[in-house]
Amino acid sequence: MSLVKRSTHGCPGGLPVLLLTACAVAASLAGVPAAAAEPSTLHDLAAAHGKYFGSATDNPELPDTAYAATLGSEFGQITPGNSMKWDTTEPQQGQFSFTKGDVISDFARDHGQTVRGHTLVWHSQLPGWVAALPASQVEAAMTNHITEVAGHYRGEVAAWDVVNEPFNDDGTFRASPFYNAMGSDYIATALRAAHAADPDAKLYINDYNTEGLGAKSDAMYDLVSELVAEGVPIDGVGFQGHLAVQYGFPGGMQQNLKRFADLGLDVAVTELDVRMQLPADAAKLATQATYYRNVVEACLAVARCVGITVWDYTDKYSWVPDAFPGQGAANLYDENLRPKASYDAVRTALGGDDEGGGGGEPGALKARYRNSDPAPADNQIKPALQLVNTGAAAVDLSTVKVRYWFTGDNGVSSYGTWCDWSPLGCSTITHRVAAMSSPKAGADHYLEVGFGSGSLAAGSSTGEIQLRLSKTDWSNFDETDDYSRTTGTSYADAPKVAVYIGGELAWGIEP
Ligand code: 9MR
Repeated sequence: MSLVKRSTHGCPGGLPVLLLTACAVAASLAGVPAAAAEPSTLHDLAAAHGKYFGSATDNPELPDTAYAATLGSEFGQITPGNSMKWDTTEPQQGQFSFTKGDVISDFARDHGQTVRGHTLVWHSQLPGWVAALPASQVEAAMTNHITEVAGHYRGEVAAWDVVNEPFNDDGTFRASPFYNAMGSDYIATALRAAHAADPDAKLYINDYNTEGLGAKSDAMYDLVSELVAEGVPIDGVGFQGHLAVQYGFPGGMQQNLKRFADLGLDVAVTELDVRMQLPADAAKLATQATYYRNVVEACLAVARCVGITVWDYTDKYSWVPDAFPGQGAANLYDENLRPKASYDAVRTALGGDDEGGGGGEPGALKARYRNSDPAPADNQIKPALQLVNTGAAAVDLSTVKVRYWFTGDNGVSSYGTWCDWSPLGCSTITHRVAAMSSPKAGADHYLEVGFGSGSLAAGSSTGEIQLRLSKTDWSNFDETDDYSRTTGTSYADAPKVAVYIGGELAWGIEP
């Protein structure tokens, strides 16, 4: 079975504005219905290179319909984040449960997506009964587990992470009930059992901190070289790709992938995310986008790199904040399911246009917004905005206006406005509040921001513009229903903040 699915999908149709994916937003901006534009998804773009672009998911997330819509449309491959692991599938010896895993594999089948099975043999998320077994019984228990689980999913799962995380970071074998009972032979035994249970599935060993050249990837290289030489059924090596901006990008990733591919194996990036110390800021998010792009470029440069899976696609459902307190913002979409700069970077690296922005037209601008106001019920509204020139030519900022819509709630309708900080200098920035002649849901006023002078070069950002407004009677707002506001505290593309160039709408959807 090929892991590359045929592309049949475009943008999901019929979603409310808030739930639109980047492609639909771009289509709306172009003034055509989203469904008619059929722009490429990340998977479509990867498939044009003979690769897949996938995402992990987990059962509790699927009832989130907006989440599921993008999961089902943008990605061509699914990995269950937890539901095919040992503690879920065989919590008591010999008692198997496939309910949760089946939900994920059914979702994938319904959406024309392939599945990477994850994972058969791992030291973690292992029920206590395995560790309690006498060493003499571990091999039989492991083989039975593999036979039952891989057997159940035969024909449904295109590839299995048969063995997960066999190494310590120094390249020595990790102690586990399996290693302790069988030494490193457990790996070949597991692969053979998986091959017997599902001869068509691609069988992988998967690990983290093996993306670049180093002691751990050398150990993996030595192991799989030996397995290949001995004729053990192994088809591929998975590189998880849990990266962090504060640790630098792994050195020699492309060269590393290539040396494994040269053994006659497939390679895949199986769990990509790029975390950062919170709060996120524009610089960290830009570094993150570079890391995502680097990974895509490394995979594209190696013919046997069959695809990339992100370890869920949105910050809303990331494992990172739980595992690394104080860190997060690791995914391609923010917590409001809006594509981030990293999404644009992946698209661009895959050869697509930048649909999070202005479609690459000369002089195209996009607005980015973050919520810098922790108090939605006090007497001030504090939007933080940036403009990014996504086009090929400089834009004369004196022709640009930005609108942020809100409701004035009760009280007077005269306003004070301030620019608190901007690297452009607040003296060049104009701001005022105007009332709308026909109020809309979430909007009866807007803050309009302009620029006295200046030019924004192609590819450049204005940097943060910190704005603030209040009513002259200092009465409170209820910001929670405001049209342009989101709760995201990291910068994200803001389709509900509009940008006008020379009076023409250049970005965003008006209320
Ligand atoms: O995403 C998984 C998270 O929900 C679990 O709590 C965690 C428990 O170990 O496992 C996460 O997935 C891991 C994957 O199975 C193996 N590589 C590391 C992943 C992140 O921890």
